[in-house]
Amino acid sequence: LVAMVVWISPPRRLLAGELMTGIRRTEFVAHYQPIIELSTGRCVGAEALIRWPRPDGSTVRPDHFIPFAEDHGMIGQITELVIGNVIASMKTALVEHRDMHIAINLSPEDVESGHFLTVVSDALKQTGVETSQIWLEVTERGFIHSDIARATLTKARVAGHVIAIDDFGTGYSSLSLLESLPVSVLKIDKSFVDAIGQNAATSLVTPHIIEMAHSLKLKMVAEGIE
Ligand code: G
Ligand code: MN
Repeated sequence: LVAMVVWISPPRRLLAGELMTGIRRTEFVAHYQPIIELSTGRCVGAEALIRWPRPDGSTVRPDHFIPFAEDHGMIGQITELVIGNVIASMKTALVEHRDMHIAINLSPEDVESGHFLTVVSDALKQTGVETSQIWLEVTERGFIHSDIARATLTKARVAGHVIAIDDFGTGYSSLSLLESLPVSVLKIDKSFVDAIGQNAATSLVTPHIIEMAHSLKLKMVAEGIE
C-alpha cells in the first residue's frame, strides 16, 4: 500500500501544481474552429478551443487537462481565463462583423455556480461587442441539477447570450428537459456525424437527433464535418 501511494501520488501532485502554475501564468491559448453556414458557405462564427502550450514546445489538448481541472476545483479559474482571452483577442473582429459570434465552452460546474455571467458581462464592457455575439456551449452533464441549470441559463439567455447544447447525443437528456431549457442551438456530436453512411448502429440514431432538433426548433451545428 505504501509503495502504491508513493507510486501514484507524485505525478498527480505534479500535474495539479503544474496546472496551478499554468493558471497563474495564464499559459492557455484559444484556437478558433470556424463554423460554416452550409447554405451560403459563409463563416458565421467560431468556437474557442483551449490549448495549453508547454515549455518543451508540445501542446496539451483539453481532453487531457479539462477533466483534471474539473476534478480538482480549478475549472472556474480556467473558464475565467478563456473568457478574458477570447473577448480581448476577438473584440475587434466581432465589432467589425456583427453577424459573427464566438462560442465559449462551459463546464457543468460553471453552470452550477453561474459565476461566468459576471465574468462575461464585465469583460464585454466598453468593447462594443453585443452579448448575443458570445454563444455559450453546455454539455448535457451541465443539466444534471436541472433547476440550477435552468436558472443560470435563463439569466444568460436574458442577458442576450445564445446557448448551445454541446456533444449532443452522448448524454441522457429527455425531450421534456430540453424543452424546458432556454437553448437555441444543438451541436450534434462528432461520433454521430462520423457514423453517417457507415454500417454502424450509431448511424441509425443520427436522423433521429436531426428530427429532434427540428421539432424543438433548434439550429443545428454539426461537429467534425471537415
Ligand atoms: O479541441 P478539442 O476537440 O481537442 O476539444 C476537446 C474537448 O474539450 C471538447 O469537448 C471541447 O468542448 C472541450 N473544450 C475545449 N476548450 C474548452 C474550454 O475552454 N473549456 C471547457 N470546459 N472545455 C473545453
Ligand atoms: Mn464545444
